[in-house]
Amino acid sequence: MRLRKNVRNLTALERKRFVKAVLELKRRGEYDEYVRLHNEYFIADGEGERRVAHMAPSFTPWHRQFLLDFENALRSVDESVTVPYWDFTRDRAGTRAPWTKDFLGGDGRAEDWQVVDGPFAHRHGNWPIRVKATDEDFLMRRMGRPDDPVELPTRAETARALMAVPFEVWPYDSTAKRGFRNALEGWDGGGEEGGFQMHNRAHVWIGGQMSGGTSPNDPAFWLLHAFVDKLWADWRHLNPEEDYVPRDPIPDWDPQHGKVISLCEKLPPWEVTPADLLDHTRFGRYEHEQSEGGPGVPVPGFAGKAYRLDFGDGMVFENEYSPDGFTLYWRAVAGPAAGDCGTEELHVDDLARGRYFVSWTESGGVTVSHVMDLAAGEVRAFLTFPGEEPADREGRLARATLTEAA
Ligand SMILES: [Cu+2]
Repeated sequence: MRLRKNVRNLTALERKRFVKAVLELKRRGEYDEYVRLHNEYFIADGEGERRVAHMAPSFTPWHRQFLLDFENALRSVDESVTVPYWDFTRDRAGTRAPWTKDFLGGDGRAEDWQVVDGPFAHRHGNWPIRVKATDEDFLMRRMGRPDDPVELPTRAETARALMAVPFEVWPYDSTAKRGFRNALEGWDGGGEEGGFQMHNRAHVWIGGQMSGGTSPNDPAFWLLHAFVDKLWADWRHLNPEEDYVPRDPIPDWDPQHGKVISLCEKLPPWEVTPADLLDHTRFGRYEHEQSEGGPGVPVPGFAGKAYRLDFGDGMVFENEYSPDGFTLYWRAVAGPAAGDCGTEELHVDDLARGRYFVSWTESGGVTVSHVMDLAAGEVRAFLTFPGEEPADREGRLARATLTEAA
């Protein structure tokens, strides 16, 4: 059974064998066929055609099969090789794994975005770009897009995507308002980076060829998509009641008829269907899967739990968190606010194992920031209260003991 490891855990020899196999496929001309195929299936909503690989529910099974084909090709060169995954929620620096000189190489240089170190640098002559969207025949990256900075998706954002249900909603494209597929692919979400969340934002963060249809020109493509594929596996484990949508072919009165692949329809260019691809354990497994309780991208430790917060000055709250950890239901049980309650949308980020930064703004204008230490049973809070004038806002630090409710 093949194991796809976290790239940070590859040995020097494993890195060497992976690079060697990739370069061999490139030398044989096989590699560029994958770039060509991906570019051919890069069809957007607006084009009115059948969408298979992107902006569609089959985004996940299509890329799973694509990754498997590529991995099989690598293994025809060296059967010890598998595609490692890049957990962008943890490895966020362009200078460490997977961007080292002995692996993918680093960022492009400022003047022309050219990658100049590592085995895929143009000057070594082994990595000419042949399937091109622009004139350059060298690999390019522009990490973090310095002229208009973007950040890699965070663990909190990833945890939120993992809790998104159902798998897909109508109209099954980039405008689908809910659902795991669009949360993962990353077309959802308003704001400035509206169309660039999760998977999309990781492509944009790398930049260069990665930001377009010829993205497999950058071998980073495979590592990103191995992680995307792992997240799909994790999602299925976390949401055992949910699965691929649409189950049945789209009826002919629906404008999406003929544009979307349902569960048992063939996924071109292959003979397989999404149904054949749902269970990744038929092909292999990932290091640190959620199903093994591994430290993948867990939901926050307080998710789905209730706590009593005692501030020691007579104020006591009962806080309950939604199963995804991003909604708080609070109730003041003692102190001046006793009897009040509210529902708050939270900003969540994790600081360390079992320690979280949680913040929200209440409708009355109070802002609350908590550093929650679940192991120590302590919350450090900073609150601000509105005054008569905007300039009158007052801040206060507080501490509370945190006790999980039975
Ligand atoms: Cu992608």
